[in-house]
Amino acid sequence: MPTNQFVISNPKASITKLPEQGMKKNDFIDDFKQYYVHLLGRDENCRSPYYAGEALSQAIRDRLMERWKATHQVYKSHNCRRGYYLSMEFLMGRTLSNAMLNLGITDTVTLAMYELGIDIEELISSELDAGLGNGGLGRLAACFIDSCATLQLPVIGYGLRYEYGMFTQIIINGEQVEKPDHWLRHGNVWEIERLEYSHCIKFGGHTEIKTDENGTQRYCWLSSNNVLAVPFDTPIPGYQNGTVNSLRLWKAVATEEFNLDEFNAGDYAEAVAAKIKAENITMVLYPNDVNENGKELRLRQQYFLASASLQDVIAHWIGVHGRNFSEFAEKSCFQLNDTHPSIAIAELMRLLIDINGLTWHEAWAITKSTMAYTNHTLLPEALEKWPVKLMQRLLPRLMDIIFDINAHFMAEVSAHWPGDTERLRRMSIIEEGEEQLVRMAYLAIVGSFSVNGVAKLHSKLLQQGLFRDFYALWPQKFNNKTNGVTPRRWLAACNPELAGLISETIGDLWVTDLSQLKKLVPYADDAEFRQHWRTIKQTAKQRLIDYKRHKFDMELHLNVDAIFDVQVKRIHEYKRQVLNVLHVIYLYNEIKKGNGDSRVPRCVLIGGKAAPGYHMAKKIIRLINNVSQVINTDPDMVNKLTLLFLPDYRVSAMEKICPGADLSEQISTAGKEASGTGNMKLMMNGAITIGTLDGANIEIREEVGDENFFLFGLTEQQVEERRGHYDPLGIISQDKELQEVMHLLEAGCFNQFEPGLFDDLINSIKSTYDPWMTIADFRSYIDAQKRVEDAYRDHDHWTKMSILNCANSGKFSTDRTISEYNRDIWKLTPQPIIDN
Ligand code: 26Q
Repeated sequence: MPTNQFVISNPKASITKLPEQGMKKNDFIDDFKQYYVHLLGRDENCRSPYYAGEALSQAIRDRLMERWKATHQVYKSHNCRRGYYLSMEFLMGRTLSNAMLNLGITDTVTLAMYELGIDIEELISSELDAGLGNGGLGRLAACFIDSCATLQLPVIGYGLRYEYGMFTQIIINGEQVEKPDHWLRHGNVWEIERLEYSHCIKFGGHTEIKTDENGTQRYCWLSSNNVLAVPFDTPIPGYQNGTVNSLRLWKAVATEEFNLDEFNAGDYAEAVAAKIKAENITMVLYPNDVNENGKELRLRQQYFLASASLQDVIAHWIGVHGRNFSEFAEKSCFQLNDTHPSIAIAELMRLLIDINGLTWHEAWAITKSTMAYTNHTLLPEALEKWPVKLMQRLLPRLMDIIFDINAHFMAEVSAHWPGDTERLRRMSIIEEGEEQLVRMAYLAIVGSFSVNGVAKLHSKLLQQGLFRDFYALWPQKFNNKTNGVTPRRWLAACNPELAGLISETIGDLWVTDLSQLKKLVPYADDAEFRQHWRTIKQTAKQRLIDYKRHKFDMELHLNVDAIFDVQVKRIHEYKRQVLNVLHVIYLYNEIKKGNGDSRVPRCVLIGGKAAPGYHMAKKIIRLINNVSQVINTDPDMVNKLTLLFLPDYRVSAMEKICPGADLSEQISTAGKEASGTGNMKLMMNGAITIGTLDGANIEIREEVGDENFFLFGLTEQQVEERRGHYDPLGIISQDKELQEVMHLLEAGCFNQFEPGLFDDLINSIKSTYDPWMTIADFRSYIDAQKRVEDAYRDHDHWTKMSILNCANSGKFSTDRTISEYNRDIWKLTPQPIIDN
C-alpha cells in the first residue's frame, strides 16, 4: 500500500553511522566543479568570486545535511528536554568560514581551492553579512547558538527572517547616510524553506465566548486578519562534534484564503494591498531607535515571532504526545532575549487555554515554569511599553489575558504587602496615566521563573534599582549570567596566526575549553614567545592598514609602530565616543604646541552606526569625521596622530579589526553599559582595555589583574552621588588643558564653514544635567591614556600585558555562559551524536 511517505534513509543508521560524503581534498574539488558548472552554469571565464563562493558553499552545505538529520534523530529518539532561544535578532555575519572551521575542513578546502587557482580568502570575503541584528544583543544570540551546538545541547533558535537587515552605513560629507541592506538579493545557500511547517498568525478582529461541544466555555478570536508564518532553517554546526542544530527564522507570507476572499469580492487592488501589508511584517529589522518605540509594525513583528515559534513547539509536542500537556513544562524551556519576544508569555496562555482546553491554573503553572527572561539594559527610557489601546486593537485576546495575569499578580502583591497601594501602582503590569501602557519587562518578570542580567554589576543594579520591588517579592528568581563570545569565530577563525601560535604552545583544547588559555601565562615571561606574539600582532596591524588603505581614497600615514586604539560599537551618548574625541583633540593640541616629540604615535579607529533617528549620535559621527579631516590633513600630525572613522562597522569588519587592535576603548559612563561584548573579543585577541568600572569591564579587570588594565573614571556609585550637583563648568575652569580642548571645539576649529554645527553636542557635555558626565571623567581618562603610552613604549612589557589579556580571557567564552544558563535555568542534557 502506498503511504505517500518516502523512505529516505534508515533513521537508526544515521544515528550511529558517519556521513558518507567525502572529506578529502579531491571530494571538494569534484563537488565544487559539479556545482559551479552544472548548478550555476559558470565556467573558467567567470571572474566573479561570488559564484565560486556559492559553489563551495553548496558543497559544504551538503556535508552539514546528514549531520543535521542525524542530530534531529537523536533528539527525537531520546525525547529529551529542549530549549528554545527566542530573539528578534540573530546577528550571524558570514557563514562559510565558520562552517569550514566547525566541520574541521578549513585546511583541506583551502588546498582544494588553491589547486583550482582560487584564493579562498576572496570567496570568504565575497559573502554578504547576515546582519539581522542591531549590535550586542543580536550578536550574543548568534554566539549563544554556536555554543549550544558545541556543547551538544538540544536548543533551537527562533527569530525573524528580515528581507532587509541592519542598514548599510555610508559616509557622505562626514555624515551617516543609510542604505537598505538587501542581503537576500543573490539568494541564500545556507537556508532551507520548510513550507510544510507553516503556521497561521492572527491580528485584529475581536473575541467572543462560545460554548464548545462539551459544554465548556471557550474564548474565540474572530474576524481576524491572518498571516502565514513560513519557516526557513539554517544549520548551526557544533565544533567538530557531529551536532548540527537549527536556527528557524520566520517569513511572513499572505495567506491564500485571505486573498481569495478579497478576489471573490472583486477588489483586486485591495487584495494586493492586503498581501503587501501582510508580507511587510518581516520586511525590515527595526533599528534600536527611540523614535521607533511604540510603532505598530514592531508589535506585529514581536507577536508574529512569539506566536509562530510557540505554535511550532506545541504542534511538535502534539505530534509526539497528543493533547496531553502534563509533561510539557518538564520538557521545554523558553529563553526570552530581552522583552522583545515577551508577548510569548500571554501567547502561551492563549494557546494552552483557548486552543488546547487547559484551565487558567494549568496554563499559568506551565507558563511560569517554562519562561525565562534576560534583561539587557539599565536605561529606563529603553524599557518597552506598549499602549493598551494599540494592543486591544491588534491583539484583543492577548490584551484580555494580560489584564487577567495582572489581576492575579496584583492579588499576590496585596497579600504580601497588605494596604500598600503605592507599591501596587509601582508594580502593576499596566502603567496608569494619560494613556494606559503595558510594561513588558514587568510582564516578563511576572511570567518567568528566571530573570537574569548580563554581567555581575548589571544584575546587581537590576536587583537594587530597576526591579527592586520584584526582587523583594521573588529574590530566588533573580540571577546573573555574564555574557561571552564564541572563541571559534572570535579567535580561531578571525585570527588564525595567533590561534596557530597558541595551539603550538599549549595544544588546541582551548577551542572548546577557553580556560586552557591560562596555560599561556608562563609564556608571558618567555622572550622568544613574546617575539612571536608581537610579530603576529604587527602583521595583523599591517593587514588592517592595507585593508583600510584600499577602502579610503585619502593618503593615510599609518604605520604599525603606532598604538592601534580601537573603539567600535553602536554610537550612543552613554558609550561616550565624545570622550574619545576629546582625548584625540587633546593630543592634537599637544602636538601643535610642540609637545608631540616625546609622545608615542597613535592611530585612533572609531566605528559604529547611529540609529537613523538619533540626532545626537549622528552629530557624534559628524564630529569624528570632521576632527579626522583636520588631523589627517595636517602635516604636523604625520606619523604622530591619525583618526579614522571606519564606515559600516559590522560582524565581518570586527573579524578584520580585532586581530590588529592594541588598545580596547570601553569608556561608557559607569552603570550604563549592561555588559559589552566587543570588550571580550578584543581582549581575546590580545588588546588591552582602557575602561571604566562598567558592565563586564569589571570582570575583565578581575580576571586579568589591575596591572594589565587601564582603569579610569567615576564608579557607578560616584556617578549617582554626583547627580543633582554635577558642575562641568566648574571642572573645566579648574583644568587648563580641558579649557584648551573646549576652546578648539567652540572656536569652530573642526567646523570652519558650518558655524554652530556642534553647538548641541558642546552644550550637552557642558550641561549640569548631562546624564553621561563626560567632563567629569576627562582628566582621569587623559591620565590613563598617558599610562597607556608609557606602557606601550616598553614593547616587551606591552607584549607581556597583551599575552596576559588573552591568557586570562577564558571566562568570556559563551561556552562558559551557556553552561551556566544550562546549569541554573535550562537543565538540558547534552546529546552526543557521534564519538569523535
Ligand atoms: C526596541 C524597540 C523598538 C525598536 C528596537 C528596539 C531595540 C532593538 C535592539 C532595543 C534594543 C536593542 C538592542 C540592545 C542591545 O544590543 N543591548 C546590548 O546587549 C548586549 C548583550 O547583552 C550588552 O553587552 C550591551 O551592554 C547592551 O547594550
